[in-house]
Amino acid sequence: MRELLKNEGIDVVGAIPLSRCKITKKYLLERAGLSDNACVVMMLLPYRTQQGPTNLSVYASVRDYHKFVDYLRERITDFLVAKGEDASFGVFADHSPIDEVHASCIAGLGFIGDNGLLINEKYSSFVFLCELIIDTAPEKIGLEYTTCDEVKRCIGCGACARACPSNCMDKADPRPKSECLSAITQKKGELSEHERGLMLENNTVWGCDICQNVCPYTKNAEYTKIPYFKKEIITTLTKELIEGMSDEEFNSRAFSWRGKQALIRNLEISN
Ligand code: B12
Ligand code: SF4
Ligand code: SF4
Repeated sequence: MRELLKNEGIDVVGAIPLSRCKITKKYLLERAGLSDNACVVMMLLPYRTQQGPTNLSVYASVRDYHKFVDYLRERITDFLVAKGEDASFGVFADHSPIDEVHASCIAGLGFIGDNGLLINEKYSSFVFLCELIIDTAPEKIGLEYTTCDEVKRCIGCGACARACPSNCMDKADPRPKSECLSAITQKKGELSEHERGLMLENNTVWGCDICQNVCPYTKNAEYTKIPYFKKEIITTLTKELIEGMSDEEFNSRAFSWRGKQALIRNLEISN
């Protein structure tokens, strides 16, 4: 398993028992036929590229990670079939039965930053979190449990709290995540003057990377080795670019889930 993942550019992997995870969507475990004894293989998908985007966040400048996870699911299925492994399993990211930040942390893949994100020593927080949950012992797939007892935290330098335009990490009065600039750009409907002002001041039409960019762990963070994330990067999003995209091209982007209207609204605000 480790070799298969390494060949795909995934070199930070750890396994933990499902019983150690915080279950957030139990129905997803039931749907996949997974028992409480399952093993969770947490994987970090680094996505930072040298072509830094100008008016959108890095996560949205690369091609949609959900599509990469679909590809990975196929590779993992082939591997399990070749091994004659018939245990129930599922591969998840984002829409997941567990708290992925917490699980990555107790699998020893990094620590939790004050910005709420999983930070890895090598890649900083520019990693998507993805997991294989399988009803078998890790040894059966060439892995072993790497469980840490402690949930580690970052150095707490406070740079993210000082830089956050929405005061989400303010010690005295932390604003709810619904006020996070990333959430604002991804909201439906009309935006308030304050929300529009935040987008303009921080030059973003989709997502926000401010708390990641100012983090000292990002300074020497490595770029992705995953070929999928290195191709077809969008450095500047424009209305012309969106309007000229076929449905297939548009749907291959992480910013497509809200539909074209939300993006066009944001691009009109930024003009
Ligand atoms: C909803 C959501 C959002 C919402 C709300 C975020 C939130 N924290 O609630 C919005 C739209 C704002 C958002 C924004 C972003 N998101 Co988001 N988001 C999610 C999603 C789908 C669910 C998060 C959730 O359940 N929140 C509800 C509760 C649990 O939130 P919470 O109380 O803040 O919980 C956090 C802490 O409790 C912490 N935690 C867990 N255990 C412990 C223990 C201790 C001791 C401590 C201190 C903390 C801690 O981890 C939890 C998850 O963030 C996850 C995927 C997933 N299934 O986990 C991705 C996810 C967290 N997002 C991700 C990303 C990339 C982003 C953005 C960077 C995108 C961008 N560039 O704009 C920003 C960053 C904003 C930020 N600083 O958090 C990645 C993070 C990868 C990483 N390295 O950690 C995830 C994991 C998706 C993925 N599979 O890769 N997101
Ligand atoms: S993503 Fe932006 S708005 Fe959201 S917590 Fe980080 S810095 Fe604040
Ligand atoms: S900027 Fe500082 S406080 Fe914020 S997550 Fe990074 S190390 Fe932690």
